[in-house]
Order: sequence, then structure tokens, then C-alpha cells
Amino acid sequence: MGKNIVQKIFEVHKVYGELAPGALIGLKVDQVLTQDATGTMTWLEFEAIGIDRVQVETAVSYVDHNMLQSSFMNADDHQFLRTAAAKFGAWFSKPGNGICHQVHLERFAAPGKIALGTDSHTPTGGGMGMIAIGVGGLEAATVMAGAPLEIAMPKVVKINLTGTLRKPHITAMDVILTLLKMLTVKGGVGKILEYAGPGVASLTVTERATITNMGAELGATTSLFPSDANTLKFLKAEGREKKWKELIADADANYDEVIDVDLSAVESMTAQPHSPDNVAAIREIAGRRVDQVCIGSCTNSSYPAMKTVALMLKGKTLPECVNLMINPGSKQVYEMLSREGLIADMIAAGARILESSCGPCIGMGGAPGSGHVSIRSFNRNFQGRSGTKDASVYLTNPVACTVMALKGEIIDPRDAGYNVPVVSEPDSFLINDNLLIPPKADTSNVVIVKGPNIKEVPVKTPLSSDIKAEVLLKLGNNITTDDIMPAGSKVLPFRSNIPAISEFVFENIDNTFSRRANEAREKGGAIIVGGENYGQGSSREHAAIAPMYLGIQAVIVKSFARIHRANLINFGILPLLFKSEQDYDRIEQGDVLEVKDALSAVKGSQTFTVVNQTKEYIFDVTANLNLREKELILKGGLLSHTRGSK
Ligand code: MIC
Ligand code: SF4
Repeated sequence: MGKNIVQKIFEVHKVYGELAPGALIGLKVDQVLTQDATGTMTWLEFEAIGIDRVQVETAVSYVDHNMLQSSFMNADDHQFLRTAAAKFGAWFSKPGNGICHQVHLERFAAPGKIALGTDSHTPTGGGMGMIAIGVGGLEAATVMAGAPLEIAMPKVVKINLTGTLRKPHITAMDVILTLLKMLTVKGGVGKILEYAGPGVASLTVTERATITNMGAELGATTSLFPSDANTLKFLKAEGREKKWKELIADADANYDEVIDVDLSAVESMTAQPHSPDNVAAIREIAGRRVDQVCIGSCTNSSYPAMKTVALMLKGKTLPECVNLMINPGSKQVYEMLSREGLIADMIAAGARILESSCGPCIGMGGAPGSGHVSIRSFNRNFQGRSGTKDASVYLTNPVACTVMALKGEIIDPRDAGYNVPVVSEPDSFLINDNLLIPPKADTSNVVIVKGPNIKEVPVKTPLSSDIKAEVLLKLGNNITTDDIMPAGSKVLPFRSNIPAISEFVFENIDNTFSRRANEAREKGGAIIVGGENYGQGSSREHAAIAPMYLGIQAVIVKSFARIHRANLINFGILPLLFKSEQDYDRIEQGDVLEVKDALSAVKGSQTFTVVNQTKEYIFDVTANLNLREKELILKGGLLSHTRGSK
């Protein structure tokens, strides 16, 4: 029986386990990337584990999210990250070098490798023919300390691409938006999407990376493309052709599922407010006024994408009422555009050029006005993420963004009458790694510097036998980690300070939550109830650490998103599932629940009996914890576990 690419990569990296769907496997990890907003915790956790030097082949600490520096806090974090990287043998990508995923694709990603990243869009690397998975910080820290990555073997889905895109108006972004329309934000949960078929050859590495990047929005564990002649071309242009090797699925490879996508039939698409799967063809919603356009992010800020935008803007002027902001994805892209005079064309048209960072994508500046319509080439449009709760954020490709900026209205790029240039990948990129600091051989004199906002990672006490707690919040489906632990310019600077950031938990849903949780903590803690796909979106473990700090004992939902469930376990919060959906309907906020004999349920049957003391009935929930997860929950989380076993 032939093998698919996932099987080929996993076989080489397997430390233990069977490559059968659902079975637990341990994998050796080659690369770990961290970014600053999740990275301060990760590196504090790595320090707490007590290992001198990272044990993986390559670890890179990027600074790209917390870049506004409205006070000392961000700059102190950058200094901590720089000195921690120096101490522990990691590369350090200085602020200004670009968005972690774009830079990693350019300078580190390599076919056949396995990478982990403390960011949900780490699968961007899948465009290079590698397995790249987003995880919580503590997971990454333990892997950097030498542990294998342990996951349940996902199903492998073949996305069979035929035909070719009607470029340049329709782009790779439209492919992933089409898939989001078909599969929804939970359609990829428990799966790896492996792209194959004759259509693959028509997509460049950066186009592939746009698709694998936004596979995160499908909830997929990761997505990847084969490594072929296009991969070699890209690596050659980056001066890294030695990293190339061919990786294609065998002709008779087996898949758990096959989905066909005809690229020739893909339309110009947009994700409407407030979810990446609320997708429509642009023509269906054309005509709405546009106030703001943002182009960039880890999804769409490669050199060809940005050059196309610049050439479209050249010689034109933006309408009076449109604000256009552009973040080139990396220093490499930015420097190349500048040297070719393309930044000048953007500026001349009236665009505001921001630095190479996440920027408006995570609400670090660039918030739209009240009730404004913002069109973005980004990957997430959850309500309030832009910094403006009543703004309407649409996601679409950079060509459509540019057309809409110039027209001041929502319009299909094919209907606007503009000439869209065809820009191909260059034969060579401008390589200037002077913001990329290599690991040091001798780290004995390096001192890690921590500013006053950098506080210790809190550790939970081991699980207690009986949990009696109030349902502090009852929520619906698809609650995001942005809902649980908002980001944005006000909150992000507290990423290194759990006591301070915990005051913002659920702020946009119920701003009394953290006060009520603090009160409940004195009485034994609290419980959160949710629907399907709870915790979708980012990898931020703050969405677990801060609730843990506030005394949340358990979260009971219909289903979890992968990374968030792992983060809850890593910080000792019981992730429970309703056995019957009707029990979700019966519970109300304010009910007091008693989880009977939690310790023996964790150790044994995994079925927990819950008494609703307020309404006087009993129901069952389950945890489905594997052996390792059981141990973590019993010990109060991964940090106490890892410390204990050292
Ligand atoms: C995001 O896009 O939501 C983020 C900000 O990059 C997060 C990481 C974080 O919260 O720091 C992610 O995608 O994991
Ligand atoms: Fe940064 Fe946005 Fe990409 Fe997250 S999705 S890494 S915030 S650019």
C-alpha cells in the first residue's frame, strides 16, 4: 500500500505509537517557533523546566505581535525574549524582521521537517511540504526541553485540486475561503489536509502557504502541500536549495477522505462578519460602502502579493473616505519593495505603510471607526478583534482589497475594470539576515533580563476530589479564544503578567466575569458552560492560564477546538463533554454544580456524575482523557508534572 506525505514524514519522526487514526503517537520535532505574544510565557515556562539549552535542531523566537510599545512593557518583553534566546540557544528575530510565519517560510521552513509553533497559523509552513502545527506555549516549551510531541493521529484528508485558478483576479485566498464555505470552522477538527492532484503544480509556494495558513480557520491540525519543482524554485530563490527534497504521495496512497476542488471554478470570495466561514461570493454582496482596507498579515503579505498591490495602486489616488493600511509581511518583502520603488507607489496613492508586524490583524492599532466597514486580506474577522466591536470586517484577497480601496465599495475585482498585473515569484530574493540573531555557542555569561511587568507563571494545585462550583457563564457555539482572552492594544501588553491579564477574561462578552470569578474563587471556584467548537482560533494559552488563575475548575461543552483543549489540560482545568445535548439546554447561568468524586472518575471510567444542585437533577459528562492527559490533570497541569519528573 502506498503512502501519503503525512505518513512519510511521520514515519521518519515517530518515537512511539501506531500511525492509525486516533492512536496516540510521539513525534520527534525538528523546529520550534515562538512569537512574542505567546513567547514570553513559553520562555518563562522553558526556564521553569530548568533545561540549559533547547534540544531541538532549530528554535526561533520572533517578535511581531506586541510592537506598538505604548509603554515600557512591550520593549521589556522584547529584551527578555532576546536575552532568553541568547541564553537557551535559540535564534532571535528582532522586531522589524517581520511576521513569524512569513519569515519562517522564507528562512527556515524545509520539506519533510516537523515544526511546532506557539501560534495557530504555524501551518503556513505546510506550503513548503512540511508538517507545521500550532500548539500552546507549554507544549512547545516541553518539546524544546527534549520531549516528543504527543498527539492523537489525525485523519488524513486528500484535497484533490484540479484545473487552474483564474489568476490574477482570483487567488489562493479564494481557494481557502471556498473550503471554509464548504467545511465551516470546525470542518477540519482532528484532520490533516494534504493537498494533491494536478492543480497543485499551478500554485507557487507562497500561494500554497496562504492556503495552509488559513487551514487553521477550518480547525485542522495542519495542512500541507507536496514538495516539488515549485518548492525547489522558492528555496533556490532564498539561497536554501540544499534544504530541498522531493516529497509526493505515492500514486496508490490511502486517505481517510477525499475532497475535490476544481480551481477553475473558484470565484472571488469574501468572509463576511463575524466569522471566517461566513463566506459569500463577492458579487452576491457588492455595493456596500468601504471605509477602511488593510493589506498584509501572515496570510497574504508575500512579495508577489505586495508587488501586485503596489502596481495596481501606481498612479492612482484613493478616494477621500477610504483609509488603506499596508503591512509588508517581512523585512525581506519590505526591503525589496522599497528598493524597487514600489513602496513609493503605495505612498503616492495615499496608502499608510505600517511596519512588518501583525498590526491591525490583532488590533495593535488600525482599529476601524464606529460602525465602519473594513476589508482585510487577513484570516480572522471575529467580532471585536479589530478593536471596534460594531465594525464589520470582511476577509478577501489582496487584489480584491486593492480594488475595493480604490473604488470605496465592495466589488468583485473582475467587475472593476482595472488592469491587474501578473507577478511571479522572483528568481532570487534579497537576502539580508541582519535582524536574525543566530544562537550563541557559549551562553555562560548571558543574563536573562526581566522587566517589572514580567511575572512568574502561576501553577495550579492538584485536582481536588469534589468540585462544587457555580456556572459563571453559559455560552453558545464557536466561542473563540479572542472571546475568552481578548487581544488588542489594551490587553496584549499584559501577556507576561497573568494577574493583570486575568482582569480581561471574557471582557467583551461579560465585563463582570473576572470580578465574579474572583469572588467565586473564595468559595471553591467556578465552571464555564459552552456549545460546539469551544476555544476555536488562536493558540494563546492565556485563554486557559488566566481562567485557571481566576479559579475556573472545569469547562463543560459540546465539543472543543484542539489547541484550546490541550491548553486547558496543560493548566489543570477539566475539559468535560456533555453526554447528552439536552443537558446543555437545561443548565442555566448561576446554577451550582457538584462534580462527584472527580479524582476517581479521572483515574477510572472518565464518566463524571454531575449534580445540578440548583435545579435538583443529575447528569453525566465525560472527559475522554488519554493516559498522559489523566496524569496532567491529576497533578494540576503540565508544568507541575514536568517539574516533578525532572
Ligand atoms: C492570532 O492570530 O489570533 C494570534 C494573535 O496570532 C494568536 C496567538 C496569540 O494570541 O498570541 C494565534 O493565532 O495563535
Ligand atoms: Fe499575526 Fe494576524 Fe498572523 Fe496572528 S493571524 S500571526 S495576529 S498576522
